[in-house]
Amino acid sequence: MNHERSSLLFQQARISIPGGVNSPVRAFKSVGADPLFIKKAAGSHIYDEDGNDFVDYVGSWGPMIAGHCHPDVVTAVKQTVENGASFGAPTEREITLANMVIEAVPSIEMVRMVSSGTEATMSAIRLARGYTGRDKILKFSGCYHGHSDALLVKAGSGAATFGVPDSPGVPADFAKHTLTGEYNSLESVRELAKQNKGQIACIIIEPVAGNMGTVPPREGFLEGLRQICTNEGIILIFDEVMSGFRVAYGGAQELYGVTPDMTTLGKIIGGGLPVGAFGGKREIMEKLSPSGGVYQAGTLSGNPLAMSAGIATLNILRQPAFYQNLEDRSRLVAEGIANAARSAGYPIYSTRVGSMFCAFFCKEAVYDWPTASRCDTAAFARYFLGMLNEGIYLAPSQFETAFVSSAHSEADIEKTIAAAVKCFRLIA
Ligand code: HOZ
Repeated sequence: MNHERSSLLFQQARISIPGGVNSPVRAFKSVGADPLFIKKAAGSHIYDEDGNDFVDYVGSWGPMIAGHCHPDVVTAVKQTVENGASFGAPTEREITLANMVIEAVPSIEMVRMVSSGTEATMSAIRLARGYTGRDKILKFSGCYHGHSDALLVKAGSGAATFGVPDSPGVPADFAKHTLTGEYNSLESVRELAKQNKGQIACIIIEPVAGNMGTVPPREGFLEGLRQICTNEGIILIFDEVMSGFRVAYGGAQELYGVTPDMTTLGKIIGGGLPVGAFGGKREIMEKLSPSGGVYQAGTLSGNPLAMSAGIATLNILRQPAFYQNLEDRSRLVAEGIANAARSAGYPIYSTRVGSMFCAFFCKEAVYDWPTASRCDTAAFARYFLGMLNEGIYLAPSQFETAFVSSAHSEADIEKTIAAAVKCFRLIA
């Protein structure tokens, strides 16, 4: 496969952009290759600058649940932009999307739109601190909630991929308020809650972890967190930037039947345009400026283009059987890859929640960061490059999630499984 033009563009990009990319994990660094420069996408496929065609399981890292360039989304954005891209003033679409979110996620009584998932989690934490009058927060090793200072502690995603879970530049004085528990270990949370009684403002968690690979919550884990938070007066924040509208229309909280106090959203609710949101109980949300004193603002918050793309996307998701069809496709592809590994005699640990899945290059079960971090990342890199060569575009890191969209066809899935059979035979 020819990557000549991508390589040339990467050389140029490195001169003017740090590392040649505007977000680290897309650099392909951990798989020992140069990133592909993408020219266009349609449905389940993306096309690079050299004209190569790939079945895409990155889906812009989650937003493209209905596939790239869905005609309803394209039409909505085109119609909106003709009347102005941004006003820095309220628009009716913001109310429409807010009401759609509130209707889909009953724990959200009020919602504030922002421009990224990072802003959503950062602001939710500030609000939880303002509401409780407490400083400490608790997160989990391997979970990633964007790149604000308080949350770049034992972080997943690119931070885990590049071995910088605690970033330089985060003052120790800021990070000292962040406690870290182990995912799926209620014991670790109980211990921290005991040691820091009356001091923890919130527990923030990806209810389906998607930034250390895909790690589902064990039975009873989310329920146990809910109980601890209720008993200790701690705000429970579900970071559903990835899982929201992805694992079910109402997100992981609908799937597992556990109700957080606050929720952060992003990705799908912007239909591929920059967006984030945080919401929750009215009593908490009303502490936010200008109704309350906790400050948060943004020039492009509630941007008309993002609102239109989000509304159009959510309307697609509301069509009958959307999630059942997505579930069926996702099962086929994830099981197909796991079977390909098994028949090649190369054991992997396969995880999946709805249309999020991961092939861990690990013989043992993965249920937290210590178990995820034992994976054979060199073998993953060989698999990644093999799949890429066969026309399958996966996330360039063991510690990310693969996303299936409603646009993935039977032919795409067959092609993916055939590629996996070939790759695992070569690796084994
Ligand atoms: N936070 C994304 C991965 N979980 C990375 C997005 C990007 O690099 O584009």
